Amino acid sequence: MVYFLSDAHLGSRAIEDNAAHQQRVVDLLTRMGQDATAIYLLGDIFDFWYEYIWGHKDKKQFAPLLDCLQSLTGKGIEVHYFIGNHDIWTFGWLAKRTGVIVHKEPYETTLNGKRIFMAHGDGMVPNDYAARLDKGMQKRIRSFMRLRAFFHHPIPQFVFRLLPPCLGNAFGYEWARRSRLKEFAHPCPYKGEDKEELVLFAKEREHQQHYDYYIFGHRHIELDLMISRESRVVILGDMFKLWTYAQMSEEGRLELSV
Ligand SMILES: [Mn+2]
Repeated sequence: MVYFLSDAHLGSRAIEDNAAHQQRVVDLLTRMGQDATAIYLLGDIFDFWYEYIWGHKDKKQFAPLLDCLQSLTGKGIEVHYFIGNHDIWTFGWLAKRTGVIVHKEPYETTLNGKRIFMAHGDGMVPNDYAARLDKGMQKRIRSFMRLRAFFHHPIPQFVFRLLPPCLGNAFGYEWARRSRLKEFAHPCPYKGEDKEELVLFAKEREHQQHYDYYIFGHRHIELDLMISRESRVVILGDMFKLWTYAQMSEEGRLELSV
């Protein structure tokens, strides 16, 4: 079996019992480990993750998960870890500590005979997307993309790595907490086939190249949609309120499940 999950947002200060939350994710991964050949973590597993140059003592709170990942990869299970928009900042330590394969870009692969396109999903819109929107929305998208470019840029990344972890984390967790609270206050449900960015992205992509499955996280909604006779878009949900994930059998059958 191959498993896909995303958006646990571990350590979120908007989640009441962080230890219990992490344990539930660990239990799920451990169960998956019984029959998994591969596990794909499609981003935002952590609500905030930054590897500073001063060491990694601040990651102690995540020891249960890190140990779990290490034991999965130790058993020979491929664990793929995609950065999201909350945990962009791994610079090698996480891979060394746990044996996961880190992806910083969308990833295309063939699994059990199926062509698959995977990404966390932030910042993915079709090419002509902005032109269709009103000015206000265009502005919001532009400022999100500017912030995203800044977060991904090596110079500000290096500067932030110099911060004492307690300071960097105080800032990072507060930033992440606010975005979680904003989501709780104004949830953004499925926008429909003609408006949901990841669906539009997949449809456009499908014109250039065929994939059987497009799998994304990021949106914290559950979606399994056929966009053509042989192509589906799956959005995984999350690991803090929906607890949904996808699994693919050896025959290449993909299903969302709880
Ligand atoms: Mn995200």
